[in-house]
Amino acid sequence: MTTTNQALLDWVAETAKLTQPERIHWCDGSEGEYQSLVKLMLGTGDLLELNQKSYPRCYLHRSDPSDVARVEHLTFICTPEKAEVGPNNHWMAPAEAHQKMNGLFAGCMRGRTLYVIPYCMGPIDSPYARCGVEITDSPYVVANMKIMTRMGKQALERIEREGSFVRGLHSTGDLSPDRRFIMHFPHETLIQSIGSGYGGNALLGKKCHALRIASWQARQEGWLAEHMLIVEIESPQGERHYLAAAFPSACGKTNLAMLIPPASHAGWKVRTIGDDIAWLHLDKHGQLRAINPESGYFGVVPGTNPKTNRNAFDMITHDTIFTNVAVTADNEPWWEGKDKQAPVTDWRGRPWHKADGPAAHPNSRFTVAARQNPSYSSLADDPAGVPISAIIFGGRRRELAPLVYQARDWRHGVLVGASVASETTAAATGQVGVVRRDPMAMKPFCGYDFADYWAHWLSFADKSDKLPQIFHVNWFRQDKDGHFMWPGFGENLRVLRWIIDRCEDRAAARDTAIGFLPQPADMDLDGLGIDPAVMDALLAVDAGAWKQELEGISTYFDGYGSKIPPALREELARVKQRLG
Ligand code: OXD
Ligand code: MN
Repeated sequence: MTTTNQALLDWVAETAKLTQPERIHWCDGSEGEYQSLVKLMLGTGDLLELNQKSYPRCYLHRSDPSDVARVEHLTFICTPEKAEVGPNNHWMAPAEAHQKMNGLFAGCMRGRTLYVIPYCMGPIDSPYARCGVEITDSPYVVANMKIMTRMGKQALERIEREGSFVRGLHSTGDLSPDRRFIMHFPHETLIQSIGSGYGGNALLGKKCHALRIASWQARQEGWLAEHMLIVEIESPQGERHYLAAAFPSACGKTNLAMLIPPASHAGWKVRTIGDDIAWLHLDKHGQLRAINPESGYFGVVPGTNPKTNRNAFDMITHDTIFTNVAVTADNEPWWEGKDKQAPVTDWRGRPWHKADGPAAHPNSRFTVAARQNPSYSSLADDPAGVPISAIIFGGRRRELAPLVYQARDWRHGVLVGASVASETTAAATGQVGVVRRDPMAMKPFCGYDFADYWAHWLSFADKSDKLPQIFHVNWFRQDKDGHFMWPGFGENLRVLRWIIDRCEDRAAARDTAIGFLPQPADMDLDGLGIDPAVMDALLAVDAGAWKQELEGISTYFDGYGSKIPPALREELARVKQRLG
């Protein structure tokens, strides 16, 4: 396979000259190609076969122990002007970045195969989808891109028709953290990544293209590229709604996207459109529509069990690539929270003993095709996307943020999104309850200055009078003994139902300083058995604590200087005034 697109041919030739691969392989995205890559990696030890009886076509990849997560401190946006990227990004001048990367890429593929991966983010025939080409020397990356994107022949045909594509050059290099960089050149629609084989650093279609570069393009072109799941809720009467929700990591996006209605909700159906990224466009009627640019899930494994996420648990029993999980005596993948078995080897392949601590890496992952999800919606393939009724922001807050509240209007909703924060946990940092701001859950992913990004969000208020309602949820409130106050998981459907009823103007709410909140009587709590005092606490607004929160938000905005949109300051002042 090769191409009629001269720009692509030239770029591949130029890259091969720089990186000196032994051979070049153009990926066609076929099943046969995937199988031969698996065979190759089983031969080199890049993949290990798991129990093929209980986990057919499942494999384990053990990454380099120093290469197990996204590296935000090594991730840069490279633009002529530093001001373009804002305080929310690391910046490097393009000339300096190119010089550094050219040095690192020189000869880095000697003895290796250079793979050319044409891919499409979004349904292949969607006007909202965008193509890219990733060049990589990692067969693990190719196999993951095959699952996560529409990759190969059809994507190349679209590139040849349209003539445009995002370029992404990746090499695992020598995996040294000292020579690891993830660079984005939005003015050149170019991504360059070296020194890591891990998901978000190496599968360039995901965070690098579909969020950092796409958010940049979305601003120029009037749409939104967001860190959001997309979920379909169908009532027993057949009424369907589509919700998009943005939460920072470790706040349960994948679980919410695959929610299983509790026994009390017979007849309700929940289907998944996407679990991580949404591209949102206004259609010609002013309706916001969303596509999921991905075709697979790259999900966190630990904690996945039949109670937390039965759909995910079932979907990863076949045709799955596991990265950095532990292994049992039966050669099955194992992770913390799976079951009561004890693993025999940890994620690094060392013998595991109870005293060693976690056996699977806390950031161990599954890569799996979306179609394997029992709650998969075929609308994920609809070129027109789905109409969004509500946008939901959320974070992990032990205190303060109520279970749910609704913004007054779009502008207030932008403030709610810009104020998203999540508390760190003791396990992650040693410090419990430190509030970290993560506006729109996009802190690591917005490819330009947040102040400009919020202005872009605000600009939608003038573009349509049919915009979705905006809400904030918090599943993570704890009582003074540290117990979660809300049962979460399937029961979150009760909150989603209030949200939908608000969108349909058929649920009551209490007008408060921070927005509209349900009274307990406004929600269906039948059979939940939750103590009324707990419910009151979950839906209370503590004016004193909120005043402090607003001070924190105001100080955070100060970091963006005079670029902060006045409308955002006005929204903040309005809430402050209402609090008295
Ligand atoms: C993330 C991910 O880190 O989706 O947000 O992998
Ligand atoms: Mn994510």
